Amino acid sequence: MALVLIAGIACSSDSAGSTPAATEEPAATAVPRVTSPDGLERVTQTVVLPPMMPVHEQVATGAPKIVEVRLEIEEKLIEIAPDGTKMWAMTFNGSVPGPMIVVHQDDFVELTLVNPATNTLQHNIDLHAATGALGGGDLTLVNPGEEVTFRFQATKTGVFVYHCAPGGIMIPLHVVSGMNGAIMVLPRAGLSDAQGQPVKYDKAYYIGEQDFYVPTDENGAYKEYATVGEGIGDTLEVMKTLTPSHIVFNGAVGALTGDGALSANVGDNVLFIHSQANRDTRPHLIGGHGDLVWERGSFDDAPQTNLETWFIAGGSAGAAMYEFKQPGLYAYVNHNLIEAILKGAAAHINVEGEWNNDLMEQIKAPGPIN
Ligand SMILES: [Cu+2]
Repeated sequence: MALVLIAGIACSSDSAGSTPAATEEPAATAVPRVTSPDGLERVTQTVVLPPMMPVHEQVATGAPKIVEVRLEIEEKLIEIAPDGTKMWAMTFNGSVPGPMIVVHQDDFVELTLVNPATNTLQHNIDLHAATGALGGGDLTLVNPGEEVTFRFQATKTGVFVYHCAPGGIMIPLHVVSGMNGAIMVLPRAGLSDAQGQPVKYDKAYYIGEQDFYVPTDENGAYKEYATVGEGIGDTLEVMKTLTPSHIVFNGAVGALTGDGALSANVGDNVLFIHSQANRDTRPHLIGGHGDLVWERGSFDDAPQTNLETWFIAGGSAGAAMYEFKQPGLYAYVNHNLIEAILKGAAAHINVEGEWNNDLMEQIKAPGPIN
């Protein structure tokens, strides 16, 4: 029997043969994985308003858990720009994006979706982290006045979008009305850097980018509607142009600037999770970098390092980690700068700490040309 060495693993060239080297499992996967929720500890995750993250541990302790999450749907008129432009949003828990859910691989998510009688439309939830039944969409369609509970196991690590998908034209309409959010499924041992060494974040923020399609009247002014249903026809016409009227972070132009700006200290390792449920985007931290970037979202893949700008495909989420080295006001933008500055996709981060003149210094202040 001939033995050949492929990528450092001894394999038998005899397909019928079964040598110990060919059948031995690597140590990491030799640990039995939990595949049933029976007997597992139950915990409740209290979701919070983005860009904040729910309380969570980075490295899982103990066995997988059943994580109970409750999301309440709210159809509401929201202000999406400082000029007072309002639109009917469809939301998970009242915010655009909906709250971040954080679990570990192999945990079971037991999600209760509530559609209060004060709403007017059918809704559901499709989680890209879930397997089967349209990501749960088939099992969660609820009318106003109903609630539903379903459970899925988080088998894949990474950051994933979730969104409403109630069928037909309602799918894109609900998504661009703000009905999307994200879930982070951490490896049980936490995150690893490009060399496979453990890495932790000091802070994490969830930035949900949203394209809105607000109709205008004959004078070009944004129209406001009395009910969520009244604007659907006009909104669909704007959607067909594929030209958003607004592209924003966390529900409104300026939501993450001024009083809503994020904060960090020099030396903080900050994880930015960025989702876009409908449209491609390209986050960039002006004056900083993506030290470690899980651009396509999977934590099973080694992160890319030292990126200037990273790409988030429409219908996905990605994560980037950066250790701030200088104080100041940083802008975190969609680096289609028209989308950032003219449409709204920009955030600020106030970073406090000591300035390092070795990293950057103004040698000569602006003055007359010699
Ligand atoms: Cu919906």
